[in-house]
Amino acid sequence: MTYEIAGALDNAQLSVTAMDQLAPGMELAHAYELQHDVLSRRFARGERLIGTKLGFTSKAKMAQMGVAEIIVGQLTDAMQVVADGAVDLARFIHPRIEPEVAFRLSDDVDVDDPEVDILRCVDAVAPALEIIDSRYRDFRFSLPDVVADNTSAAAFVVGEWQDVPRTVDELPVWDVELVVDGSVVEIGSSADILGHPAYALRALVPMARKYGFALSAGQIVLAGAATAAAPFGPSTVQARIAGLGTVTVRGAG
Ligand code: OOG
Ligand code: MG
Repeated sequence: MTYEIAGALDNAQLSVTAMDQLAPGMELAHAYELQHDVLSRRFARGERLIGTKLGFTSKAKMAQMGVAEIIVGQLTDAMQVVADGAVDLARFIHPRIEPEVAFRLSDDVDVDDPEVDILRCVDAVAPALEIIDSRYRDFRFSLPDVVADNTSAAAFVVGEWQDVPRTVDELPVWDVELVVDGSVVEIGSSADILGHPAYALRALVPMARKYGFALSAGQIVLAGAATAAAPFGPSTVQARIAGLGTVTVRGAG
């Protein structure tokens, strides 16, 4: 059963074809096992794990998707698009795009140590964009559905890294804008991410412990979108984060 569902999710991504939602009532722990199974198929094809993402860390995202719990997914090298680059829209079923704050881990985080402070394991921060693409029809899912589907992760772009002053919780509040072809379509603030993105990083640790995610030096962590996502098409999209920077990506095809 696990095998079939993970295979179906993997195939939906590869064949760019939406699938039915899963049967209701799945335990969250099982949904994370499915996610690991889906990712192990990608790793077997040569993809590398390069990061971790949080989802539903803002009210705007929770309201947009009707899911009110933080979720964790995985980022591979095949999902990364160079800043200012173009991404082929043929890769996606029904892509959306959202502004993110990205962090870089300078050290391994020992998630089994209850005292560990992830904020001391972060050395850089950058503006980012995430392209999400649910493998489920009509972009509709339950909490276990979206967890099994690697939290809709499809592609991401990270802008220029800046040093984190001392610890992440000292970072100021930044205004966040999502800009499509020059028009601002969503407005938010880094404070919309659980009050401060530092709290998103902190929230990641117990989830990593519980659901088997490694947080290693060099990894990128996306803290979760501050605003709702916008449809992504043949357009130029920017995340403008005042005081942090701007990152751009273009949808091609
Ligand atoms: C799930 C992914 C949520 C975020 O930043 O909140 C997410 C989805 O909205 O399809 O990446
Ligand atoms: Mg996101």
